[in-house]
Amino acid sequence: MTLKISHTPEVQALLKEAAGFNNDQGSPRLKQLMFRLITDVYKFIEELEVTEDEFWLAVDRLNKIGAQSEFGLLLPGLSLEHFMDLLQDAKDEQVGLTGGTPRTIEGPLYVANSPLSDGYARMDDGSEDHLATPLFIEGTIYNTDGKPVPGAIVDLWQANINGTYSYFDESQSLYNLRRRIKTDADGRYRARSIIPSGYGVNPEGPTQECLSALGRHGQRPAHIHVFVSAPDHRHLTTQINLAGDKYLWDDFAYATRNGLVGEAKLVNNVEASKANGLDGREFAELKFDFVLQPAVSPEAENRSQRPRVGQ
Ligand code: MBD
Ligand code: FE
Repeated sequence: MTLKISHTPEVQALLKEAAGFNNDQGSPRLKQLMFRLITDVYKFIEELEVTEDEFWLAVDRLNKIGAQSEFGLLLPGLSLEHFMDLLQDAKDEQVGLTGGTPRTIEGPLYVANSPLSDGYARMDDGSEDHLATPLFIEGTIYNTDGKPVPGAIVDLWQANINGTYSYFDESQSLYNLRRRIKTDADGRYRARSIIPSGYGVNPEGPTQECLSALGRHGQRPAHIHVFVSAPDHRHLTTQINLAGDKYLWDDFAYATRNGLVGEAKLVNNVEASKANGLDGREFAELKFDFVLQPAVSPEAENRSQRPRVGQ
């Protein structure tokens, strides 16, 4: 039979001491969270009969994940970032905050303060011109009454054809494939970019090591991230996941959702290509509109306070 000691007065007293309950310094909220966390870890260890070897292996792997800044990658892989979305959706539903484009996870690869322009931006630096398919992304930002929202900021970021992101992939130029575009008087935005490749977790890293031990891959479908914000509207964090990708509904991070699938349609038309400033070669078009809910408070206009690079 499993031996349990965490309920004993001695261990309960130890828990409270470790969580700082015997002093009046520090953060009450952190004490509350830490008390629960340690309590649950005690129970986890005794109920699952975690061995000493398993315990210290876990410590070593957590150190490795932290050393490579991969917690922001492992946690979505374990569905936790998506769970936060599901919980927020349920809270919204409870208070009747419905409608608009669905949210989905931010992921760990955003960089703040990318170049800002009015109406249009070219996102790629041209370095993959000979390999990539040019992609024109365009759409309108609407409110839930169906009216266009001028002056909204569409903050886009995506991978290159190797599936890697600038800043994290130091071989790319600064802010490559990262742009902020302000919608025009008709609420429209337009970008010239390239069709991204899907993302794969570093196969040598500790996140993939964990996923492999779970019998899982670390692949995401090709996708384009977006934050959409506008005065008096609720901030939206979402993504466009590209139709036709093998991993569209087999995403290691569970980010693809109904309503967030976009089709990059190939166009083989020399006139249209030239009209878009290309040399006649094939390109793709992706039309994607976003619908913002009204902000119920000033804070609702802002993205989360998650620590990010570039700000
Ligand atoms: C990504 O590009 C991504 O979008 C997520 C959610 C996790 C890892 C890499
Ligand atoms: Fe991504």
